[in-house]
Parts: sequence; structure tokens; C-alpha cells
Amino acid sequence: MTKRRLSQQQRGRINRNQEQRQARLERSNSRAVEQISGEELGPEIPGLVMCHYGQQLEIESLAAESAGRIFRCFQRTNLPPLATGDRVIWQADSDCSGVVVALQERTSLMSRPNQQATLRPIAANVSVVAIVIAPLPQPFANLIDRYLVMAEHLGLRPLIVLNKVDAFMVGRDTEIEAMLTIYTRIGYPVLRVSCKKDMGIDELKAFLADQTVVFVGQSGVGKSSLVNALRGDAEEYTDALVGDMSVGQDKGTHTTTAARLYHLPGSGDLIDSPGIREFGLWHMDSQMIFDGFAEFDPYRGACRFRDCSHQQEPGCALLQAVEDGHITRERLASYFSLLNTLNPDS
Ligand SMILES: Nc1nc2c(ncn2[C@@H]2O[C@H](COP(=O)(O)OP(=O)(O)OP(=O)(O)O)[C@@H](O)[C@H]2O)c(=O)[nH]1
Ligand SMILES: [Mg+2]
Ligand SMILES: [Zn+2]
Repeated sequence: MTKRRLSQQQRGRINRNQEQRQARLERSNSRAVEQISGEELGPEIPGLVMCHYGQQLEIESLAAESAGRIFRCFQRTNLPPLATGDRVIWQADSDCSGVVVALQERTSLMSRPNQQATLRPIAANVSVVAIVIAPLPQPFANLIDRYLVMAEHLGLRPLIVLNKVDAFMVGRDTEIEAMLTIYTRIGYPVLRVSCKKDMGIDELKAFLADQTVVFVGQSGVGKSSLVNALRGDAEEYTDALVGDMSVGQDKGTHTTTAARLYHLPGSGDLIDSPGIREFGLWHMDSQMIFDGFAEFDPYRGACRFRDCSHQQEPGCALLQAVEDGHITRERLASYFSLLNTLNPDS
């Protein structure tokens, strides 16, 4: 009881701090917008958010006369937080900068909850979520499952990419292959690639044709390396920064610090996102988690008891499906572990 009350107090304090920080941010943002607004602004034109860092946005112009040029912009404070991949309306000023004045409708918005359980938008209008894993840093099925739940929830196509197949390690490879077999059986596409040895990159490119993909996964798995490998020698931008393996991924160093969009030569867009240690699903409820496990779907509402917890009840359809080999013990265990992370109020 005491514990619970304390944690609510803490939560309240954290939220207040968060709100104050947000208010400070908005005040300085509106000052910046006022300064720009003092100047003569150009007509309203469409643009694409290439990157959002701090308070600044990099906007690619989609207007015929300045198509492809990048402008540094602030956003009007009445707009919701913008994400890489957002389509916007903006106005240029005289100096390669401008103001975003409107947000166009999104087809999807991928967000990431922070420690305060506040959702932060990461990438908008994506169609594919590429979950990148590698022999090193060690992959965790539970993290893959979190991303899959998120992708299913948003109606996005998931893809699992095993990178660094050139660096397979004795003992680790069978473990990873066993893990990937589970996902293949469920029906999730799995591609094996190596940026270093240029293996499987063409196959990946074919899968991503005409799509907008966001690369997600732990720091150091090679998301930025994949973006560079896919883009080849496209010159439109400098390469995505790739981490130095010798620095060590365990020290919490993240090479990529903000999600950034790159055009794939030919067709499609790639969004590189910063690596993460944890991907919380605190904003979800138990039903959303269940819905995120695609192979559970045929057993929805099929248990004898309507409020079945799928732990030990007689007539449990999920447990029977595990017995029959249609659902793996690993995925059921992962489902319970995700349920345990949920906010008790949800
Ligand atoms: N052996 C091998 N190493 C690779 C491969 N792809 C990437 N790496 C190395 O892995 C390290 C991390 O690569 P990054 O592309 O920076 O990883 P990231 O996922 O973008 O990391 P964050 O930006 O921190 O999230 C670098 O040292 C790369 O050279 C590969 O196919 N094989
Ligand atoms: Mg990176
Ligand atoms: Zn059940």
C-alpha cells in the first residue's frame, strides 16, 4: 500500500517536471518562431520531416521550385509533436530556414514511451518495421516480441533482419536460429544479411521497394550500417554515422541520436532510429498485448472461462494450443512477461 502511494507521488512529481520542461521548451520555441515570423515568409508549401532533434526540424521541400532542398525549421506551438516522416505545410524565410505551420494526415505513427510513460513520436507514415538483431549484441526474444506487438497494433508489416551473419559465433548460432524458426513458423518474414560482406542486401532492398521502413533494435546491431548499405553511394546526404564496435556497446553509447529519413535510390524511404535498451509497452492494456501475438488469434474467446488467465484453467484454448504445438512455450512465456510489465491501473 505504502509502496503504491509512494510510486504515485513519484509519478506525479515526474509528470510535473515533465510538464514544466515542456512549457519551457514551448516558450523558447515560440520566441524562435516569433523572430522568424518578423521576417517576410514565403508561401505555404508541402514538406517532409527528415529529422527532428531538439526543437529543430529538418524539412525537405516538396515544392517544385525547391524540391529536395533541406530547410531548418521550427514548428508553431499549436502543432502536436512532429516525427520524422511527417508530411507538413511550411513557409520558408530568406535564409534556408522556416516555420512549419500545419501537419498533414498521418497513415501511421510509431511512438516510444519514455520512463515517465509519456509517448514520444519517433516515425510517421511508415509501412514496414524492420526489427534488426545480430549475434552481438545478444538478441532477446522478448524485445523482438515487444516490437512485434507494436507493429501489429499499428497495422504495420513487421520484418525481422538478422544482420552480421558474417560474424556468427560458435554456440550462439544454433540459439539464434532456434529463435528465428519460431518467428518463421508464425509467418513473419526473416532475412539474413551482412553489411560487411554485402550478403542479402539486394533481397532486403527488394522487400523494401516502395515502402517506408523504420529500422529499430538495440544499439550496435547495425541499423545505420544497413541504411548505408541499402543506399549504396547515393549522394543526396552524407552517410548515417556508424558506431565503433571497439568502444563497446555495453557502455550505453548510442551512435544514432535522432531518427532520420533517407531516400532509397529508386523507390522507398528508410528511417534510421536510435538504438534502445528497453522498449516499454506501458501505454498498452492486456487486450492490446494479446492482439499483438498473431498466432493467438484463432484462440481468441475459445477458452471455457471467459475471464481465463491462460495459466492453469481447465478448458484453456491457449494452453491446449501449446500442447498441440501450435503456440510455442517461449511465446506464451513472453506474453506473460509483457503482461507483467503493464501498469496495474490498465
Ligand atoms: N561483422 C559485422 N559488423 C557489422 C555489420 N554491420 C554493422 N557492423 C558493425 O556494428 C557496429 C555498429 O553498427 P551501427 O550501424 O552503428 O549500429 P546501430 O544499430 O546503428 O547502433 P545505434 O546507432 O547506436 O543504435 C559497427 O562497428 C559496424 O561496423 C556486419 O554485417 N558485420
Ligand atoms: Mg545507428
Ligand atoms: Zn485460456
